[in-house]
Amino acid sequence: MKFRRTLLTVVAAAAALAAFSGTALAQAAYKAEYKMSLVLGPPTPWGQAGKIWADLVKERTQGRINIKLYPGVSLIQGDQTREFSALRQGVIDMAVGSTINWSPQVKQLNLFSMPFLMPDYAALDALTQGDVGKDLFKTIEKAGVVPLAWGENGYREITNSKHAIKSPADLKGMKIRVVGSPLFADVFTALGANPTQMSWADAQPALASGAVDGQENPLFLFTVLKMHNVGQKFVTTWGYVADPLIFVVNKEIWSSWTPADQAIVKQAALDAGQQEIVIARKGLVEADKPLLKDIASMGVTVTQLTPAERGEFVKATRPVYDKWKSQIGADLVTRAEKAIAARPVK
Ligand code: X2X
Repeated sequence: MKFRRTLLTVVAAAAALAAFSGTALAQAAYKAEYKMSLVLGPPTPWGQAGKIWADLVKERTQGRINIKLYPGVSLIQGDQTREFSALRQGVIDMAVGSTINWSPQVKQLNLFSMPFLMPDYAALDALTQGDVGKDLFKTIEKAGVVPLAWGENGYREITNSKHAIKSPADLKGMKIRVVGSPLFADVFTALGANPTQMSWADAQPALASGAVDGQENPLFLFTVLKMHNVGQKFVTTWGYVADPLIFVVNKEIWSSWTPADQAIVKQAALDAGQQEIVIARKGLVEADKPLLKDIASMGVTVTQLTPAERGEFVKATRPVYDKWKSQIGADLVTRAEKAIAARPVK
C-alpha cells in the first residue's frame, strides 16, 4: 500500500513536471545576470551598442535575460587582447568587441586593419554586409564563439601633440601608441614612427603624461575624452583603417537559451548594430563633416589629406600590406579587394 502511494506520488510529480512548459524548464537554468564585456562604455557609440542591445533583450524577453555591462574590459582587468579567449572560456558571457582586439586569436580579423584597404564606408559595408562578412562569422563560430551582428567602432584617424601630419616624413620618430595586433606596429614602423603597443587603459595616462606623442582612434573618442586637453592638438583624417564591432555570445550560454530566446537575442543584436552604425558615423557622413568642425573649434589643427598626399602613405605601407596579405590568407584578402572594387558607388 505504502509502495503504491509512493508510486502515485512519483507519477503525479512526473506529470506536473511534464506540464511545465519547455520554456519554463529551460528558464530554470538561466542565470540571474549575464556579463557583457565592452572596451568603451556609454556615451561612446561602442558603449551605446552594448546598452541598446542589453535594453532590447531585457524588454523583448520580459526580463528573462538580464544583461549587465562591463566597460573597460573590466572582467579581464583591461587586457583587451584577451577578450576573445575569455569569451571562449566563459569568463565573459557576451560582448560587443572590436575586430582589432580579437585578431590575436582570429587572424582573419586582421583584414579590417589592412592599411588603406577600405577607402570609404561603402567599402567597409561591402565587407561586413557581404559574403566576406558571412565567412568571417563562420570562422568566429569555428573558433568557439557565436557571432550575431556587426556594429562599428570606426575609421581610425591619427592625432598627436607635436605638429600637423601631412606626409610619412612628419611621423618620423614620433612615439605612437598602437593597439594589440602586431600589424599596427608594422604599419607605424614602415612610416618611420616609433610605435609602442599598449592597452587602451594604459594609453590614456600615457597620453596625459606625454609618454607617447600620439594615437589613432575614431574621432568620437577624441571629443568624448576631450583629447585636446591632454595635448593632442593635431588631427589628420587619413582613413587608413576602420574597425567594425561584432556582437557575440559564449557558446554554452547560447545553447542554454530556448530557440525563441536565441531568436530574440539575435534580432536585438541586429537592430542594435544597425542603430549604432548610424551613431558611429554621425558628423562624418554629412557633406560638411560637422564633427571635424567641432574638433577644430577646440583649437585643434585638423588636416584633411589631398589624394596625392594620401597616396604617399599608401605607398609607404604597401610592403606591410603585402606581408600581411599572406599572413591573413591571400584568398580572403583577394575576395575582400574584389568585393570592394564591386561596391555600389555613392
Ligand atoms: O584600444 C583602442 O584603441 C580601441 C578602444 O579603439 C580598441 O579597443 C580597439
